[in-house]
Amino acid sequence: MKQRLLFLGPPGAGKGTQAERLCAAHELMHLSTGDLLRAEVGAKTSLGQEAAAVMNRGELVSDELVLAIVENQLKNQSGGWLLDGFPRTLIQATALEPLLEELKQPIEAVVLLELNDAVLIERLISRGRSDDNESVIRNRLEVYREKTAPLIDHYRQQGLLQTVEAHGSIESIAISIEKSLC
Ligand code: B4P
Repeated sequence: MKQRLLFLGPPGAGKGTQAERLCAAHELMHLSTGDLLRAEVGAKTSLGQEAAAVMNRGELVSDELVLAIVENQLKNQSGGWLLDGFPRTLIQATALEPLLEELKQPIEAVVLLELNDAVLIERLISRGRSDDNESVIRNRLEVYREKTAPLIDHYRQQGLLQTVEAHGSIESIAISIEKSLC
């Protein structure tokens, strides 16, 4: 199976859920920028305080801040990895490329999890995190369309994109993801 992966998709598509399973099964490092940011928020660091306000509005945290976090994690990694929720903007994607070149660790596949808005909203409302109320969710979906969706064509042009329908049981989606990575 491919060893250096990236998960792309709207908020609530199940990136975190599927990334956790796949990484446990194949011993990949799970690098979730959302989880890393929430850890900073929980630890009440100055970085966390800055990030909390942005996340609770459904906006994206600054590219500089997220890039610094990712660079730090990847530099200490020698095995396979899965980037979950990063990159989220073309600026982040463009900055990632020279870093991976320097580390001689090119991306092998990008998995796009696709799901319609009605199911996304329903899933996020029942998840119930502090940034999961309906008006914030709608803002996150708009931010996704404007800033993150352009990455779909970016990775399609590089021949890396695999699209997986993220509707159905967690197990059946996990099987489709595994198939797309063989
Ligand atoms: P993330 O932590 O990445 O979370 P997400 O996109 O909202 O959710 P995900 O797709 O992982 O869905 P999940 O598995 O939880 O981002 C949060 C915030 O962090 C962003 O809004 C932004 O502010 C900031 N951020 C993160 N990365 C950034 C970056 N690179 N740049 C700037 N800012 C950044 O699934 C959702 C729910 O559905 C769960 O409750 C799950 O149990 C359920 N579920 C999953 N699969 C299911 C299924 N098949 N059936 C039914 N329910 C399912």
